[in-house]
Amino acid sequence: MDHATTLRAAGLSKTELTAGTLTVHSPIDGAEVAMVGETSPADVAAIIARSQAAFKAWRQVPAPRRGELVRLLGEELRAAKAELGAVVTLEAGKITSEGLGEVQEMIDICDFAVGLSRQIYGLTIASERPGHRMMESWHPMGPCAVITAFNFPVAVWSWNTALALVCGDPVIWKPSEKTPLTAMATMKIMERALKRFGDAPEGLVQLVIGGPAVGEALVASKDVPIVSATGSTRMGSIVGPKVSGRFGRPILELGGNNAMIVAPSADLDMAVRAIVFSAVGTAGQRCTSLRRLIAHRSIRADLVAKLAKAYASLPVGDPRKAGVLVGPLIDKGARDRMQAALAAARKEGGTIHGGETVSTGVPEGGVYVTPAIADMPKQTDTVRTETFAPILYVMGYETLEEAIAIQNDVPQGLSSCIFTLNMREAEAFLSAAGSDCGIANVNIGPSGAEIGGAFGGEKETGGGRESGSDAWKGYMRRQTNTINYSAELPLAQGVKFDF
Ligand code: UN1
Repeated sequence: MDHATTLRAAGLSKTELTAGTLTVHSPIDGAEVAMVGETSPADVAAIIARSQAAFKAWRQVPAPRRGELVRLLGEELRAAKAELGAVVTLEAGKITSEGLGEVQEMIDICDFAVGLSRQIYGLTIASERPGHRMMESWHPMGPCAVITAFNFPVAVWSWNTALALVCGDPVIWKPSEKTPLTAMATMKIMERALKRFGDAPEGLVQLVIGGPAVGEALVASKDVPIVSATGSTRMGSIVGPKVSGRFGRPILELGGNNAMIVAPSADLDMAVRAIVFSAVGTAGQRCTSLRRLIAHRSIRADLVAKLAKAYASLPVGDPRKAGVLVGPLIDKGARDRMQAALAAARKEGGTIHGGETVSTGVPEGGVYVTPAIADMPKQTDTVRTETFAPILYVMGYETLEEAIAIQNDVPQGLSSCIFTLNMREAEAFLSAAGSDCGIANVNIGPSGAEIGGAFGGEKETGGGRESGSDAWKGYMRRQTNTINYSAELPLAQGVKFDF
């Protein structure tokens, strides 16, 4: 299917695709596919005001009724899965199966949020005073800005939006400038759900398109209590302090530098399958992509040989084509950063396999590379830096303690895993003295997390949690209530204050 047909099938009109000043390219072939309208930073104040007005109405709607809107969104996403998945492929370059998988992740979080809409529970707490009762209530917070990155252009929005909506919060979405079309196509689906719902307040879910100035206006506003931002550590280091500085609540999901420890007892064939998917899938452009392999010295050479063999047969090319597993990088800048990292790794004593530019059998105009393996003498500065490309650094270890120390000795703390059949090793890896990441797995790779768990990580990953478990609490304010049903007024801590 050509690009124009894909975009039309997702409901985007010719006018919308030609009306503006922001040029959108497809990484598949570098083609200019649209010029879309941008939000003026001067208009952001009015957008926030609309969101605040929507909040006043939406917070009064019972949570299970709010869940009905998310249920309808899930239905509309099911109906539009193929069309939206194709736009993800067109605009982010994901292979078809991963484009569809991203939409499935949206559907899954909608299902989760619908259930949650009837499970917003607070605790009851034993009071120290007779005739008193204590409890916690969870209330909506207010407008939630959702700033998303190019690599998961729609799923990350849905993790935030599905939760925010059932929690009673309106959403203002600022997608990456590289992927406004997936956002516009998603808004069409959202609008269908809103229409079927009937009486949602105007401005409940809004989209702003543009560069840093638009993002900054959202980040700076006291009327946007929650800012959920996904992207680079550099971006988060600017957004986080600005939101905290005005006592807003940042939810940050930033860089990852995810590792796998492969122990002597590991099922190596299974490890190889997990490594290839997590290091090479999405062309290494997930924040959960596997970037560091920490292999026991007894199996390291064998593992690298198996990997080199698997890498040699990986089909690189047009992500729309059946059988292709490695699509394009997002742009030339990504390839330049990949080449620079490989050159630096070589200087640090690394031996590089792969990492070449592919120019035959791929669409002209796209940036295609073979995934790289960098066999390293030790963990160097280059290895400690997240490069958003398919590079897998390999290092050796002797003791599990040493392996865990290497795993933790990076600034990022998103995802991690161990391959072992030894229960003591697995449990040590998951223990307080084990992995320091927000996600730690046994015998599966670091990427492709399910929505049911809380998603996010520590250190420079930013500390935020989105998606499942009790991440919803980040979108609500907690209120502690003490109720006196006695005829006395006893003070806490036994304080006497008689007059
Ligand atoms: C991201 O790359 O920003 O765990 C999110 C995963 C996906 C989400 C990745 N479910 O790989």
